[in-house]
Amino acid sequence: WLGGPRYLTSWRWSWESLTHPVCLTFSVFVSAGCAVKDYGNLVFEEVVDDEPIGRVKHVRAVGSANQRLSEAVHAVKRDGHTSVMLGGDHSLAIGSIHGHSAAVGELSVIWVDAHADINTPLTSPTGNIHGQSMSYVLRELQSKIPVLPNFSWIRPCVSAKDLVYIGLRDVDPEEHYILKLLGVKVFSMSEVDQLGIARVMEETCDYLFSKVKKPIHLSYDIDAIDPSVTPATGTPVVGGLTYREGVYITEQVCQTGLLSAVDMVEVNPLRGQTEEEVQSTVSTAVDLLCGCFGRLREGNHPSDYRLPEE
Ligand code: HAR
Ligand code: MN
Ligand code: MN
Repeated sequence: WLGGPRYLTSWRWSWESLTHPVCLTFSVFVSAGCAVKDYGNLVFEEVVDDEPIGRVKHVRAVGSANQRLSEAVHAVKRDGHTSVMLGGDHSLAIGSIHGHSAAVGELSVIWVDAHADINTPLTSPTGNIHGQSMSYVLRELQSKIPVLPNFSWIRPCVSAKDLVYIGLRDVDPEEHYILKLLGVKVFSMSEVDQLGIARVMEETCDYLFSKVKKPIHLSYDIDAIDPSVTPATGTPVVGGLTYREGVYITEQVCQTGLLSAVDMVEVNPLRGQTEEEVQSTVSTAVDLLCGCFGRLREGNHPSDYRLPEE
C-alpha cells in the first residue's frame, strides 16, 4: 500500500522485551512493499551506583542511553530514512527528538499521550524520567533544568510553539502550570470530545504549519489509546482515544507528507494480564505505525497496478 519504496528504520529500545511487535511490524511493512532497514537493537551497559539525584531515578543510565540513541537517530536521518523508534518507555523521546533535530534542524513535535511528560527534574512527583522527557528538549525550560550526570550533551532544540499535545487526561498540577506558562497547544480528551478528532487534526496542522512547514516528529505513547484497547502499558488511564481516533491521527499525519520520525512507546507485553491483552496492545501499535506509513482504511493498491486482461 505504499506508493513507492520508502524506508522504515528502527531501533528497538530494550528496556522491555518487545520481540513480537518488532517482528510483526517488520513483516507487515515488508509485505506492503515497504523497504525496511533494521538498524538493530541498542544494547546499553549497566550503570552501577546509579543513585537517585533528588527524586530522579536512573539518571546516569537514562542519560547515557539517550546520548547513544540521539547519535543513532542522527545517523538514520543522515541516511535519508524515516526513523521509527520502538520502545521502551517514553524517556527515549529525549534522544530521539535530539538526534532528529541534530540532523534536520527545527521540528514540529506532535505528542500523543495520556500524559504531558513535561515535569522538570524538580517538579516530578515520581522521579521517573519518562514523565519528564519534554522538559529536557524544550528551549523555554532550560533555566529550570538542574545539571545532571550524563545529561550535559543535551542541547534544547524544540520551541514551545512547535509542540502540540493530543489525548491528555492525566496531567500533574506542576505540568499544567508549565503548559499554561509556555502557552503550549493542547488538545486534551476534553477537546477531542468537544471538537471531534477530525477538527483536532485540522487545527493541529493549521497551528503547526501556519508559517513554515517543518519536519514532524510524532511521539506516540500507546497509553493515549483507551486501556480497554491497549492495556499492556505501564500507566494506563481510563477515558482514552478510541482505536479509530488513534488511527485517524496517524492517517492525517501521514497525509501531511512531513512525517520524519516516529516513536512508538510504552508498549509493554509484560504488563498484559492475558495473551489477548498483549495481542490487542501490540496489534494496535502496529496498526498505528501502518497508518503513519500510508495504509488507508479505504484500501490501497500499487500505483503501477493494471487489471489483468483475458
Ligand atoms: N506525570 C507522572 C510523572 O511525572 C506520570 C507520567 C509518566 N507516565 C507515562 N508518561 N506513561 O506518558 O511521573
Ligand atoms: Mn508518555
Ligand atoms: Mn503516557
